[in-house]
Amino acid sequence: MNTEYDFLFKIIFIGAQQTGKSYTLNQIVGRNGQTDLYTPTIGIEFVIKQMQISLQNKAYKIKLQLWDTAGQERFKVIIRDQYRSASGIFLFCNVCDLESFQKCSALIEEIRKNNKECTNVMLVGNQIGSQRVVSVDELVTFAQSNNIMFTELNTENSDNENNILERMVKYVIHQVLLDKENAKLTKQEDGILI
Ligand SMILES: Nc1nc2c(ncn2[C@@H]2O[C@H](COP(=O)(O)OP(=O)(O)O)[C@@H](O)[C@H]2O)c(=O)[nH]1
Ligand SMILES: [Mg+2]
Repeated sequence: MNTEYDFLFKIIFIGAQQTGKSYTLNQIVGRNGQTDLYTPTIGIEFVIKQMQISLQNKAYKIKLQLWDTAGQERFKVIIRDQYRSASGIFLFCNVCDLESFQKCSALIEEIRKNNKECTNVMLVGNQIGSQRVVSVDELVTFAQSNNIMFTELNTENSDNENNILERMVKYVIHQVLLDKENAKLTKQEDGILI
């Protein structure tokens, strides 16, 4: 049994350029000493972060692989592979940049094609700039119609970087535990004791 951590999750950051993916990732790991930074050579880099999460009166030791993407066309194939193995996906847009929001639809399509469920996605509305052009309502509607989670960064009453990570990780653990529970139920229904 591995006692170093209870779960290892891979979480990826995607979205148009200049939406704050790298900035947010740096903020997340900058507050924690236990990091290893791999310099980008192929348009993607990952950082390791360890954290403890309390969920339903239980504490879990989590090891995270946080993957940053650069989004250029030539890295598309590599990024596609990431969707398949990701436990969670942060989809970034900048609420001051309409194009970055419009790009989210195509990215959701890409995720759907490559990631069976597509329920582990969180839309992150980031505000870089002073002139907001995408409203909260538009973001919420988009998230609801695509059945994904939603959060804002950098705006009034918004989450901070570590909150969104914790929220994502809790969601992913929840899903893993639920899957285990469902697997158990199925087996019991089949009359097999486990
Ligand atoms: N002050 C501030 N600047 C930000 C924030 N997020 C992103 N930026 C800036 O916006 C620009 C684009 O951010 P970056 O993380 O490189 O975007 P990426 O292309 O999505 O990785 C950079 O100049 C960042 O310093 C933020 O939360 N606060
Ligand atoms: Mg970047």
